[in-house]
Amino acid sequence: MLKPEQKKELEKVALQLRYDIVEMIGIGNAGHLGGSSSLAETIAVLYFNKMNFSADKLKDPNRDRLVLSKGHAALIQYAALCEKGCFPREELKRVKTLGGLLQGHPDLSIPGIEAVTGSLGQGLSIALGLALSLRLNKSPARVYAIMGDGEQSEGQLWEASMAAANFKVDNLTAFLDWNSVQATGHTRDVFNIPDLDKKWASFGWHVINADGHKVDVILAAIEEAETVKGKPSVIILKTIKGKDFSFAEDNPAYHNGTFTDETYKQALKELDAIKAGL
Ligand SMILES: Cc1ncc(C[n+]2csc(CCOP(=O)(O)OP(=O)(O)O)c2C)c(N)n1
Repeated sequence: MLKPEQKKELEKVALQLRYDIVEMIGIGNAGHLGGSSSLAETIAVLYFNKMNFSADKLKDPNRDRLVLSKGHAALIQYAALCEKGCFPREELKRVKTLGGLLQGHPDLSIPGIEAVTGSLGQGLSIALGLALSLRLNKSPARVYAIMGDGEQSEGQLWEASMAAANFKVDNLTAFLDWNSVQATGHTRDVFNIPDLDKKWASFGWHVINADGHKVDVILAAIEEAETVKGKPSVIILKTIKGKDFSFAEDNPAYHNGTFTDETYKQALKELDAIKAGL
């Protein structure tokens, strides 16, 4: 349970992560604003409250692992790793440039990244492998995997889902970022998958529904998952794609949108307004 000041602190972290995303995209460049900002609160809770993770212990065998299966949202993970001190801040200005550390998708060359992702549907399999090996080693570490709702149409993901339930992998918690938009439109129009919660439950998972923009609710969901024995858990996060950027919210154009001078300034102005109220 979070104290009021801890809750505010995590909200401030989420805000800072959104500032970092804007900085990384910059003016005139395309970047995954939508699916990165929908995860800001979850990433803040994981890296800044829940996970056993720090920049000076990146090789600790008992560190918690996070696999961003929806790897195109790398900006939000880069933001957190930067704020945790895994690499210098100057790298944020060099995203997707030749010679820059941070490219379009997570890569093992980046301090703090645990898996190469970007080809959708594969991250849960990687997370499952990590969780099984940690269990064999009797490690207390937990593994977290973050998937998208568009990503749910990938078959490999459901193989991993069945395997995780079959092997009773309870040190694995998956998140489903249910922001209802994917690359080319609303998920219901592109590839509709109804009753996601029932599907995951029928695949043998413990399912938790949570508001993905409330840090205390997210933390409570993660803590509930920790108590579940003999099966993996999935937290279905109800989120808004492009959250906190009015022009981008629920707008497929900002899946991988470009900032103009105007929208860049507006993005910062809107974050400044939230900052003033915190
Ligand atoms: C195997 C594979 N097919 C297609 C793509 C192209 N692609 C990148 S993002 C995306 C949409 C993902 O939607 P969702 O999982 O809902 O992510 P979010 O909206 O949260 O960003 C697609 C189809 C890909 N990265 N990998």
